[in-house]
Amino acid sequence: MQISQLIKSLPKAELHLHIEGTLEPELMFELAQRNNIQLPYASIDEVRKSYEFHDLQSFLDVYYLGASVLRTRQDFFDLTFAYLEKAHEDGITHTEIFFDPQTHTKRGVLFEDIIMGIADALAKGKEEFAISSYIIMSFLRHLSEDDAFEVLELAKPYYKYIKAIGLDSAEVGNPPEKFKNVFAKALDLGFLTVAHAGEEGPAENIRNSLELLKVQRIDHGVNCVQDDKLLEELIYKKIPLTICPLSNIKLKVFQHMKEHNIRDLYLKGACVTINSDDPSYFGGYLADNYFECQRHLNFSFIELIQIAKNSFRASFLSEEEKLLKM
Ligand code: ES4
Ligand code: ZN
Repeated sequence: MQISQLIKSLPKAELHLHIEGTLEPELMFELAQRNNIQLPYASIDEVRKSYEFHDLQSFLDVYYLGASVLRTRQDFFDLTFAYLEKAHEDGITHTEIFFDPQTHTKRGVLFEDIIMGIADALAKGKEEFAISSYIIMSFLRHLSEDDAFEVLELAKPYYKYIKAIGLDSAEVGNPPEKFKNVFAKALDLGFLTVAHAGEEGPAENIRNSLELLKVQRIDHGVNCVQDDKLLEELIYKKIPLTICPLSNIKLKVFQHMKEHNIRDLYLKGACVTINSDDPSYFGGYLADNYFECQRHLNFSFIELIQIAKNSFRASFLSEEEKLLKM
């Protein structure tokens, strides 16, 4: 069997996936038409050509523009179910997906339509593909903490659909301490927490996410190598890193896959996982990310099995469910 087939046949959990980042240009055009929205692109080809990024912000600008075609509950359902079909093909048996409510509520989309469109698709995915899932509601860190408090309030009738709270968007200039109070409230309400940290920002953001936001995992976290003591602590405490290799290349965190530090982190004993982040924008879904790691960093198949096991260990499934899935 080919390595790409072996990778697909390996049961995997995906822990770092923005549902808005799975919007393929074909669906973007279809939804733009359905909702009478004018896109600044003449063709699907032109959309794909615009996916050249030099850093996180240049990507976020294009990503928020793409997300503007999402308006109705049906749109969010279609988006999510299309991802689950791909996830199933890739051998994903559990997924924990981020959604960014503020990207949509700011445009007048109802919170209910966003979350129920996603939740309905996830329920169908469980029935059709036996994919279990959790939703992580993420705050946009370029907006204020007061804004995040408002979303947390808006989400109140839907808390049962939300497992954890996340923090994403522009890291530099928007450190974790900016969201200390709203995360404390979320923790009080019983949510788990995660945060993007050490993607473009310093190792200090990783430490502060752990200490102030009490996160269970670090999203990205590749800049942990800037601080030896922190790295030691991450390894000793088995804090999972949800690393997104293709994302890091597309956003120039590393210039080439051969330079990515995921294998060094793995060999040092860190609990690393492989994830796809925004697969429609970064040139590959989960199996592609595993494949690129194998191809350029010499991960053996046995090591990829270990990483797939890490993905379940690092998930929010119960210990019993983890054992059943691994
Ligand atoms: C994101 Cl790659 C990345 N980093 C931070 N925030 C994000 N939102 C969507 N993709
Ligand atoms: Zn991300």
